[in-house]
Amino acid sequence: MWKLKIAEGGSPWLRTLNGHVGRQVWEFDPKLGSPEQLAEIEAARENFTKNRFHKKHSSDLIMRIQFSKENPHDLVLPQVKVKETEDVKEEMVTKTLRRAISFYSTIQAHDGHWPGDYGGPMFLLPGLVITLSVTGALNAVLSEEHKKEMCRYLYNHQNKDGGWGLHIEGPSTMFGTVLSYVTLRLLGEGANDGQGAIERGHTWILSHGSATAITSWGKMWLSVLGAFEWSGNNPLPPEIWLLPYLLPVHPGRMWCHCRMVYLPMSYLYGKRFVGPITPTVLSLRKELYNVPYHEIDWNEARSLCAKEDLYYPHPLVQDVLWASLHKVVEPVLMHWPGKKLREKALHTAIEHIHYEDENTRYICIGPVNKVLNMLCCWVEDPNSEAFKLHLPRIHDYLWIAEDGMKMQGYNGSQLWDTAFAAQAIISTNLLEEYGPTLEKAHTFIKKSQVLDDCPGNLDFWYRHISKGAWPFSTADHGWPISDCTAEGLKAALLLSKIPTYVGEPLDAKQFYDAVNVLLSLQNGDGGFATYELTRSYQWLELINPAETFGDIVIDYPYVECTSAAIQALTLFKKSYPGHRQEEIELCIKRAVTFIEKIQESDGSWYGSWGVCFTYGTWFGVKGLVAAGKNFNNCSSIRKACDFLLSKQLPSGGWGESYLSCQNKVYSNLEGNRAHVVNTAWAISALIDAGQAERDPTPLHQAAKFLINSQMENGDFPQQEIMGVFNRNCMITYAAYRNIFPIWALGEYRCRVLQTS
Ligand code: LAN
Repeated sequence: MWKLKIAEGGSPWLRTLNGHVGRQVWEFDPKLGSPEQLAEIEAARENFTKNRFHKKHSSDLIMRIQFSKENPHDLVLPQVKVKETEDVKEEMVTKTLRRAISFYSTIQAHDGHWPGDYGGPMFLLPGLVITLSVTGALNAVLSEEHKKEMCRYLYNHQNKDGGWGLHIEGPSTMFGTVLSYVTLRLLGEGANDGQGAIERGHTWILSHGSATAITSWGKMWLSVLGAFEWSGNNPLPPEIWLLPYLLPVHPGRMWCHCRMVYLPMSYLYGKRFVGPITPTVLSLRKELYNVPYHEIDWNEARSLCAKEDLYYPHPLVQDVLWASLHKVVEPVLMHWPGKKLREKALHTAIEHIHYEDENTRYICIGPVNKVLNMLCCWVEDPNSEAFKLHLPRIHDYLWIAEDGMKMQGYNGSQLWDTAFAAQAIISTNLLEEYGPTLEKAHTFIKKSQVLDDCPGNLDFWYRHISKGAWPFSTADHGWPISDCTAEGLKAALLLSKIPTYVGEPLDAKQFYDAVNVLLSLQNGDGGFATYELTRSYQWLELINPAETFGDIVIDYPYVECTSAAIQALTLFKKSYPGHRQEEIELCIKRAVTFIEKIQESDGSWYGSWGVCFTYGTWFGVKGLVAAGKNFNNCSSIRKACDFLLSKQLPSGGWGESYLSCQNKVYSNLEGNRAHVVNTAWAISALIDAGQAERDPTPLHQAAKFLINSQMENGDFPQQEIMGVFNRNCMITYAAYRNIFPIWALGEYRCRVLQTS
């Protein structure tokens, strides 16, 4: 049976700053599992596969089954159902909350965080499997059980038309299909898999223009593998790292995720690295194309992209730029004396790769640069220590649920979920009962703060300060993020006020450090971006080469990050009124102006990291309210309420589709179904905006929907996918279905029912 291990090391090649707190690793042990447990898991798997075309999102059941056995909760209160004609009473809400938090406490890990599935994108696992195949490490890192579960995952997420999407709920794309197909083949699946799945994937590829029409990232992966020629790629010259920082295109000015992905890609491109040409690779050269491999027009292939994949079509300037780099600059850099410069650039690139590896304890900022950096270390020296240090950290990214084993979008969402969960539970005011849960969460939050800046000259490495920040996942990952720092700070401040339940608060000094990070991250326009200040101009998006992603080149300011900063700073100001007071007040004022400025004309805010208008508007309202604005003195809040109320569904809830993010137009879920998470965001924004004093009816209806959605065991159902990044790719937040209903009902209980 698979078992989730928490906060464990176990390899001499692993490094940690805090005893591995937050680390999540799945291990297979054939000796584990009673017959009932194994049968329960098998039933969950079968059920997923049976319903996979209409319920594409798994419910993270393998972990939930394990934890409910490890931490049985003896008393499950009877389920609450509010009838059509009945009013919601306080006691019903309190019971629902008790059931919800008792259940949620059973899936808290012993180190205090809430583990969970952070999958969703379909292009991550292929990067890992290609890297492992090329480096010959596939069998050393992945057991037969790993491979079996990875294949299960890929088969489970194949669309009806035979292709695979960019993410689990998306329509088929060339990027998703070719990479999933190649992954299955590398994992040992042959053309006759017995289900016809491989054949159908193959047919999809050939009938949609073949692998020459894959996106640029796909071209890069296939080239590394040896199933595509580097001459069919647009140039990614590593020399860009040698340009003066003054130039707006300098990579040091880009969004860190973009910078960190193109860094190793430029190394591999600069080297034209190709892995060993195995029989499978030779066979793939035949399978992926409509014409014989040696007849492919690679120059033409450079700019091909299937229409299914095209979210951000290349503007003309880009094509001109790539063509001139390809035809003029590259030939110079590949031969003496230009080659000297190439060597210098490659050296600079690998230095930056090592710096990133070392300062994330080989986790790296995300799943894409994790495997690319690992590959670069191997290319530099297959026997290097760096490569060995990378290997055990692969498991930090793998997650297993009833749909199979996937590669996650980060090494988890540990801090983010735990900070929200703590705030949600505190909002219910049921402190006596859930003190121990909160105490564990508090310990986790305290141990996850980043305690130091990265070493050396930060400017040289293009790094912002980190000391005092909170990360999205774990302290070992260590990249500071504005809104994670803000949510971590909010949670830690709220917990510091209830020491009798949750133990010693953080030192004031550590709160000051967090505030210092926040203040340092405000941009000139008052807004907050994600990890760093905005360092360059929006027109840089013109050279975004990734056809499937939008807004990736620079770090933009967002409503979420800005609102979270306001909320954290106002809370901090109350506890520590004397500390940097003027700066904090000015910062809040400028942040409020920014939020008001970016509100859409219909009263909504466009959220960038969650689906989508309900998420953005939740943040928009909360930020303004925290800063002291209200319905009467602020037209933005009035407009936001009108917006939210106009989207409430007849069932009392809200349900927003991922299409909202792609098209930037509010879209209901199919069949106008409501979603517990959107509903929770909407009512908690309305409660903050004082809806209860004007007309509580919409709140009662929404609360009814949430109460009636709760399942027998106290959990809430997993509905459609709720996270998003880069406008177009969805990502799972498995904990949201618990956290946000608890939070919204907690506020409803204390701020609507108990005051009326
Ligand atoms: C994340 C995860 C965390 C997330 C929040 C903190 C929740 C958000 O409020 C700000 C943006 C951020 C930091 C975020 C940005 C995009 C990320 C890093 C991800 C969604 C996790 C994975 C994704 C990353 C870009 C995926 C790798 C693919 C690339 C295109 C580089």
